[in-house]
Order: sequence, then C-alpha cells, then structure tokens
Amino acid sequence: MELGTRKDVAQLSVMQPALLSSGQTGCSSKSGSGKSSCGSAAGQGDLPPGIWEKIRNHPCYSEEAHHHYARMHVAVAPACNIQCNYCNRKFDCSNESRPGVVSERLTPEQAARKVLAVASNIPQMTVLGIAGPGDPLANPEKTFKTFELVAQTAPDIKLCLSTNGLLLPEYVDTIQALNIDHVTITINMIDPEVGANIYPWIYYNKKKHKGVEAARILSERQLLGLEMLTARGILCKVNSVMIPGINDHHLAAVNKAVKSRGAFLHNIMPLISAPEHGTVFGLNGRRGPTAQELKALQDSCEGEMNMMRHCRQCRADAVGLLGEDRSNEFTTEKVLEMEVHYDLEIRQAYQEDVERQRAAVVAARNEELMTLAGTDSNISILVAVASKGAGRINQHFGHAKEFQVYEVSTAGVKFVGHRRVDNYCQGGFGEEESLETVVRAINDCAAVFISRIGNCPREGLLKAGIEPVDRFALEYIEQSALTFFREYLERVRSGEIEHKQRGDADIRQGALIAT
Ligand code: CLF
Ligand code: SF4
Repeated sequence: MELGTRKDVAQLSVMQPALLSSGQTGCSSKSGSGKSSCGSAAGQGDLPPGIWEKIRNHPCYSEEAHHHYARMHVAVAPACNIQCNYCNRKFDCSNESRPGVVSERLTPEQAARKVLAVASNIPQMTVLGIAGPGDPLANPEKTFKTFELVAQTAPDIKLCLSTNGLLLPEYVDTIQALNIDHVTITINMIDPEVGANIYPWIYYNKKKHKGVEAARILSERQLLGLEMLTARGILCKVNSVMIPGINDHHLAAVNKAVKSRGAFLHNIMPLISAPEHGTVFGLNGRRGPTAQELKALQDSCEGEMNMMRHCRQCRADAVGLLGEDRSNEFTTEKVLEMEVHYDLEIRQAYQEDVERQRAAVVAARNEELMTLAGTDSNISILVAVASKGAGRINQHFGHAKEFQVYEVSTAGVKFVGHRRVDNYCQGGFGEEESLETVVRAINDCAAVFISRIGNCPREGLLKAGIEPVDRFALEYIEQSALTFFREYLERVRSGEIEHKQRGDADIRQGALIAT
C-alpha cells in the first residue's frame, strides 16, 4: 500500500475528529500557530484507508488505540554498535526502554512461541516490536528470523522495529520484503557537534569512530534510512531523548528535519538519569527535564507533525497495554508450559468488540464537546486520571502506578502525558511518603480523577490544591474531563473558585525496577 505524499501526511496530521465535528478551531490555538495537532489521535475519517489500517490498532502510532490494544516485545537482539551516554549496556537499550531494566533474552524460536502464547491469551495484542535489548539491526539474523517465523504463524500481528539507525540503509529492502510496516529511529541530533556530546563512539564498517566524526556518520545514516523507508511507504516514528543542556534547544531543528523527510510521528521522551543507572549522564549528574519543560518542547513542535505523548519507555520484553506490563506472566518457563492455541477468528471477534467500545468512547467525547460550543475562555487545565484501560476512569487512587494527564480547554481534550508513581496503597496501608511523590508528579494538575479514594489521600491532595474527583467512577475519561471543565468554568465565573496557574511537576528519575 502506498503512503500518501509527504504533504498529504503533514496535512492529515493537523486534523482532529472532535474539533472537526464541533466546527471549533484547533486545540493549539493559544500557541499562536493557529494549528492543531492531535497527531496520533487522528481518526479514521481523517486518514487515507491505507494509513488508517496501519495505525488503527497500533498502540504507539495511535493515542486512541493505546487505551484498547496491547503490544509485545521480544528481546532477541543483545548486541549494539554505538554507545549513547544515557545507556549502560548492562541493561536494555535506553532508546525505547527505561534505564536500569534487564529483559529475558530469547532465541528467534523461543520468541515466536512466546508471541503465539501471548496472542492466544491476550487477543487485543496486535503488534510485535523488536526493540533490543541492544540494536535490532546490529543483530540482523535473529531479528529478521523472528519476524519471519511470526509472519508465518500469526499473520494478523503487525511487525514493528526500533533502531538507532546506523545500519538502516543496508536493511531497508529486507524490512520492506518482510512487511515490517512500522519503524522507529532514535534521532537525537542532526548537528554532529551536538551529537559528540551524546555519542562517544560508534562501530561502523569494522572501525571504531569517535566524537564529531562518529556523530556525523550516525546522523547521515539515520536521515538516509528515514528517507529510504518513507519513500517506500513504510510508516516511521522518530524517538528523540530530550537532554537538558545538550539537545533541548536543538530538537526543534530535528523535528523539522524528520518531518521534511516524511516521518509520521515524533516521540520526544525525557532523559531519565540517576547515578544508580551507571550511565555517563547519570554519573555526571545530568538531569532529565521537568514535566513543564518536556510539555513546552512537545507543544512547540506540535504544528504540522504528529507528536507522540503516550510513550511509556517500555522494556525490551514488555507485554500488555502500554501503561501495564504483563511480562512476568510470560517468562520462557511459563510459556513452555502453556497450551498455545492461536485462533484468528477468536482474535477478530474480540477486536470487533474492542472497536465497538472504542467508537462509544469517541461518540461520548464528541457529544460532550458540543456542550462547550460557543464558550469563550482562555483557561486551560490539566487533569490526572487513574485508568486501567478501555478509556475509562476505573482505578482506585491507591492502586495507580501511573496517572494519565489530559489537557482540557474550550478547544477540546487531549492526552498530553503520563506520570509514573509508586502506588500509594502498599500492603493495605497508605504511605505518607508515596503521597508526597504522587503530589509532586501531578502538581501541575487541577484535579485527579479516580474510581475511589480514601480520606487521608483526599485531604492531602486538597491541601496541595489538587481536587480529587471520584464522581465519574467507571465513566469515559475524555467525556468526564470535558464535563468537569465546563463546570470548572462555571465555578470560576460564579466566584466559587479562583483559577490559578499550577506549578511544575516531576518526571520520575530514580531507579526503575521491573515494569
Ligand atoms: Fe514497541 Fe516501539 Fe513498536 Fe511500540 S514501543 S517497537 S513503536 S511496538 Fe511504544 Fe514503548 Fe514508547 Fe516504543 S510505548 S517505548 S514508542
Ligand atoms: Fe544503548 Fe540503545 Fe544506545 Fe545501543 S542504541 S547504546 S543499546 S541506548
């Protein structure tokens, strides 16, 4: 299937179904650009059928899909051919994983069996990604053998690859031949002087290259690979790690460069850096961005290009919805004992049901958005949400390991990020220290939506100026956020509450074990 021209893709990305249906202007109108980019939230009506088919149930390429569909990774690619200063090779590749995580290594045959086991048990698992623990293209035999085996036995599963891009031009033909429709390239710079601060060396053409020379080769290979893939109609996502003081001001130029070469989606991820990770940046005290810094950069890049904001920096053996991780249920030992029964019809029937639920979520949001039509206000707020998936507020405050963050204004509602936390309820008791961490993580939010909450955390949140809201328990997130926002404006107008700009919030930097 042919991808549209680059111009088509750029134009598509500025449309949002909710806004189109309401006749309102873009959700980024306050940015001054006058453009709206909800990017990966684009719906079926906005996209050519070929592209919609590729993204509709891919949890990374579609924000909407990530509430309903799962992905899995298989860790078949241990070696790497470059060194990034935010990576410690004792752990998984940090281009798609959180630092400090070690995945279980598999052979292609073990990996293919695991995919079937997961597909049998999780019918909403639609995508197989290979993202490490090193670079998949530095391990081409294992990577491509795995894809080949899976394509033979589970043909409905989309194939996805993530790479540092050094060897991409060599493998574009193989990627196309194997129907790998989604490729992620981590591109942190287009200026080798900047790159020399991120990459001490690369290994290329049987030779170690260092400093600016290494970064120049890497950048040329990455951009050439991106151009070659998009020319073949393969959807490309670019990941960039935001490293304050090194490439934070440079990433806008990276955004333009990858957009002009046809990238479909740009995922700017925060540097996660702590001494215990043993990385150069961690040991040198290089800090990651705050929530506000990250959002400001993502907002500034959001224009004609889709920005991904729901990335969870997964493990190289992650299984499940993006916000959860079920990899422990599918260890090699457990998979060997499992009865594997891959049934395409059962999977399709399940996914049809998911599509019905998904359509209901969108319809409820659009209906609620109509109630804001004609409302004039410059106010926008962030709300945090505890959710286990399906687009609903369906998690107890004390059980949440992450909060999803939505921005709401008269222009609509959009997902703008997530905040990982220690769950407040540990062994049946609330933890004072955990509450402080949660408050710091969602300090920029006016409210937190949960299905239930105890009195102690309720009081603590109120004291911090964050309104705990449990009256939308089990309701749809976006619809509830719009209802809350409409009432919030009414309360501001009546003088019941005063609208205040909230402060900044923390992105978790410490050691991350397991998920
Ligand atoms: Fe995996 Fe990556 Fe494919 Fe997704 S992850 S290879 S595109 S299937 Fe997704 Fe995970 Fe973020 Fe990657 S949330 S780290 S962007
Ligand atoms: Fe680590 Fe990935 Fe960089 Fe290789 S490409 S050094 S595995 S972060």
